[in-house]
Amino acid sequence: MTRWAAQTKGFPIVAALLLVAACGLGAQAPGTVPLAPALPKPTFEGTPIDVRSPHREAYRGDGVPPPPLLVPADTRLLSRGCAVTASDTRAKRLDLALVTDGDKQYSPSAYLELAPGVRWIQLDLGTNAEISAVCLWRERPEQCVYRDTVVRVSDDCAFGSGVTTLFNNDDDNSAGLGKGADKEYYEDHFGRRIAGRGVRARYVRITSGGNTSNPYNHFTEVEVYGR
Ligand SMILES: [Ca+2]
Repeated sequence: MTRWAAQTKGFPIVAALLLVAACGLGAQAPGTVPLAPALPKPTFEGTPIDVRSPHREAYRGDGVPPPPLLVPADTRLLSRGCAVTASDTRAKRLDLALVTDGDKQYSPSAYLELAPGVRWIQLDLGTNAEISAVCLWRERPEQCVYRDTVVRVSDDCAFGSGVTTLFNNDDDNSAGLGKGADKEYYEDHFGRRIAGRGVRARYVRITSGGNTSNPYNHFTEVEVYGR
């Protein structure tokens, strides 16, 4: 009998493989920690709406957190108070500032609203940084799904070069930024945590094309984490 056969005798190989897989799931890369942004209180209370979409994530359920996003241990918040601009030139400076003021709690006066259609906001971190995560809070009193969410980063303020797409759930290229393979999702108080993958960039641009309640685009808060 071989040494391997002797070690596994009486212990089914399938069980051994399952044990290895389970250990792998719990593994965490050295020097990383789960991103843990401060959270607002839940806003949505009511009946989940039935959003017909072939590329929407299943609803996780009330109060069920998203899977952890691991980031380098020295990751910090880079975006608090940073400058925000928008493709909607009617957006007022005071309203744009709501996006990075640290208040993530929905209220009728606490979010930026952009005009209907495909619109974007852009954050200027002030300098190039290694981006670990971009987090979006857009929860509303009614359950909703935003259309054509695209998150891109660049070291060019005009996004003419050096552009990396971190998230894109526009499955039919209706926003004109290319088809994306990411899923649509229900907004909640946990916010959306998008991996930055260590891409170096100064500018973060977030595009959306209305939502399931109305054609407007809203942002209560955006946080960019990195180092
Ligand atoms: Ca805010």
